[in-house]
Formats: sequence, C-alpha cells, structure tokens
Amino acid sequence: MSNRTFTMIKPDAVANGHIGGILDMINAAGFRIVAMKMTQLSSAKAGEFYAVHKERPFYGELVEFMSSGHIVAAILEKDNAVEDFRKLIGATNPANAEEGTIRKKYAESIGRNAVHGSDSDENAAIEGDFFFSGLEKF
Ligand code: RTP
Ligand code: MG
Repeated sequence: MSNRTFTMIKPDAVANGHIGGILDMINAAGFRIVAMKMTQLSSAKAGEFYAVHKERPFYGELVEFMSSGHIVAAILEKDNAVEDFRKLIGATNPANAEEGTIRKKYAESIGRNAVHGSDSDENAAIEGDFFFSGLEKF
C-alpha cells in the first residue's frame, strides 16, 4: 500500500475563498503536503485527466467545470493515504456527505463538489505525475 494520494481543490472552492479552510482540514487530519501548485486546466487537459469518465453523461459538464477557473493540485502523504483521504472528503454528492467531511462543509452540488481525491494507489501515482515532475515530489 502506498502512502501518497493526489488531490485538487476544484474551481468552485478556489473561487469561493476556501483554499485555506480546506488545507486546514487536510493538515488537521494528519496529511503532509508533499507538493502543491495553483494552475488552470485547459479543457483538453481536464478531458485527459478525467478520460476514465469519457462515456458518462456528465463528462462534458465535468470538463467544462474543471477548466473554468484556477485549481490547486497537491500530493499528500500519510499512512493509508488514498482510503483515509476519501473518508476525509466524503461522498461525491454533498447531500450524502457525512458531518466533518470537506464536501459536507464546502461542496455546492454533485458537480461543484470542492475537492478531488484519487480512488486507488495506481491512480494516485498517475494523477500526481500528471501535474508534478520528479524534482517536485520530494
Ligand atoms: P473525484 O474523482 O472528483 O474525486 O470525485 P469522485 O471520485 O467522488 O466521483 P467520480 O465518480 O470519480 O466522478 C468524478 C466527478 O464527476 C462529477 N460527477 N457528476 N452529475 C453527476 O451525476 C455526476 N457524477 C459525477 C463529480 O463532480 C465527481 O466529483
Ligand atoms: Mg473519482
């Protein structure tokens, strides 16, 4: 089991001024920030990142939203990082997210849901490499 995961603070949360609040929750839950950057995805890059969802009905909307403003990308480290971070962010739909989760506090809707978290160790590595070079992942 790997001890790293990958996250993005999505355009809704960045635009609404929640970078600090979300990073506080990530730190309080015991994750170390390994690498971090603010950037904006082109629609081509957002489409590539979420290519696994290409055939889903929400893909176009997802790509448009994820390229609509700045995001903060980060690699996080902790024992059992992928699973523990998915618990910290809560359910995809904030209506189903538990109290104390990032999405319960900050997500606006299933589409504008504040944060991304990798769903497997394999994808955490792929997604981290999508944003960060080897020199940036110390
Ligand atoms: P993420 O990848 O962003 O961490 O979210 P997730 O694993 O909880 O959810 P996933 O199934 O991977 O879906 C990716 C993102 O697509 C949007 N979505 N919209 N309108 C819809 O029914 C719908 N379903 C999913 C969400 O923003 C979700 O985070
Ligand atoms: Mg996902």
